[in-house]
Amino acid sequence: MRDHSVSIDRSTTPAGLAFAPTFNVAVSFIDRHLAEGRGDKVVIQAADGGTVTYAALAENVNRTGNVLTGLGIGRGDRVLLIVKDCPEFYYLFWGAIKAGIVPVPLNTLLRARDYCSMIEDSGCAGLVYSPEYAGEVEAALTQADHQPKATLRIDGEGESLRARLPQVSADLAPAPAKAEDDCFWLYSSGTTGAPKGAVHAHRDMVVISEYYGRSTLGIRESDVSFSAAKLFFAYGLGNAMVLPLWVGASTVLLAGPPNPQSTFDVIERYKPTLFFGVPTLYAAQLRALDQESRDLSSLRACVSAGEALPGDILRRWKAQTGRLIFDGIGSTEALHIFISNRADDYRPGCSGRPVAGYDAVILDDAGKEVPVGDSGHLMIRGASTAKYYWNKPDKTAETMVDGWLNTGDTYYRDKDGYFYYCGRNDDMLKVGGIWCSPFEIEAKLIEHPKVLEAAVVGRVDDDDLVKPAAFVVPIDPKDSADAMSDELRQHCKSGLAKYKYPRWFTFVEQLPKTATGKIQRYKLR
Ligand code: 3UK
Repeated sequence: MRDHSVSIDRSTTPAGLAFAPTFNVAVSFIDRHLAEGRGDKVVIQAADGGTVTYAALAENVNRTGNVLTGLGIGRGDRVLLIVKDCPEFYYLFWGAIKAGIVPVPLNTLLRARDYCSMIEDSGCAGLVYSPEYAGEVEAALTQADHQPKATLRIDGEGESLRARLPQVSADLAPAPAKAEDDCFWLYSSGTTGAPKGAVHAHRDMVVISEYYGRSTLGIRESDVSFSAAKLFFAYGLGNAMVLPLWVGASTVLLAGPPNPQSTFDVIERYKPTLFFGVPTLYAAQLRALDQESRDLSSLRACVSAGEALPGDILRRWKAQTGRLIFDGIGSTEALHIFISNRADDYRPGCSGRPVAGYDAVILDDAGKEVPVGDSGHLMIRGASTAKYYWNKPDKTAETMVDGWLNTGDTYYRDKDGYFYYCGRNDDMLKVGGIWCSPFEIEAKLIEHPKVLEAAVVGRVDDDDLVKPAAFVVPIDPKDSADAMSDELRQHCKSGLAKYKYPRWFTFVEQLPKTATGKIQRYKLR
């Protein structure tokens, strides 16, 4: 078998995958397209202008790998990427992998404090960022106890990736690797806010592309993908980069925030065939469609993930647009969607059935499988799951057991094999599909001089979607609730990632607690 190749037997379900003994995944995702004659095809269409062909992508991947190596970043070293959705994200991610460097894309919505802990936890050798995030990133670098060897901006004044690209060679030999070797990381938030680096292997991206991409979604070369979820989320990474690249399709990138206007504009202008959103966005788009009609006729499939899609949103979307939304559950640790609805098999209000290639079981607290209809802990198994958490042997041992991954979700399965989401096993919230730790918001509230104690729980809004709600014990009970709500909302918005501020405030005399002083959040829900 040729080095870096994968042989695929699609006569079986799931497809049988056999990797060459030497396998650097950048070759099959990037260089293969030149060998297959796709060099002139546009792969990336940036909504703010430029296009990139497969040939240009391959060349820039090589150049970027050489820039990173030239900065003294070596094989196995980590490079953190705080990069908006733009072609350079692809160059950096694949250039690093091809050079044997481990790319770690980070959420661009975070704050200096978050970046500081990831710089320290990863012990990164490099950090590359879009100038838009300079404020938070540079503040993090000043605070951090670990300093990367090299930091580089994507573009702008002075030293930048863009300025360096033409100065280095356009050739790069793939660093030798094995399909099971560490390839890239994605950080997943923990309950206490401490991020965990989920370490993924070279083969994982091939697995999700075949299992979910080809077999479940039916992605093909003629597709044009558009993901409202950004590239730094595992969901966006799969939608906008991994799945389309695997089949030689193309992607439209929106650098700015996804809202009904910006996403509809992209759909009308670039006519994508696949749209990937989160429930909160579908709800907002539906409200916008009540006011104006938009041409969404190019879409052949709409996908939702990140949090549960209420059945009502699916029904209204179908009535408004004539299109279905396929809800599926995925995770950073699994890399992509592992239980899903699909065109030929879907039910509103559930996550669907396991994607072929993944096993799913629901266990009780004692680790025994529950009877049909009973809820329990959802565990999954499949070839794309993370190998371990960086530097967190205890978390690894808790979450990844004998090849099974504990999702942290409560689910039940009906007699037909469909899986229904019932909530998290921990206190974590998903807001707009993005993690939110109640502890982190509480800590922020307590920093405020007028707050004695605070507890944060999830509460559903009019669209049946979860948002944070705060219960606050004020130091001075005579403080006006309205004024204080405004003040605390502002305080949270300025100190936390923007989506995390509480949407409701309730002022109370005391919080329900256990004998040992732990807040009983379930009593507040
Ligand atoms: C929740 C869902 C109900 C669930 C993701 C698609 O969301 C992704 O990854 P994260 O690591 O979060 C994982 C957790 O989010 N969740 C996700 N999708 C659903 N709950 N219904 C859903 N459809 O708690 C899960 O454990 O941020 C989604 C693809 C790749 C991903 N990483």
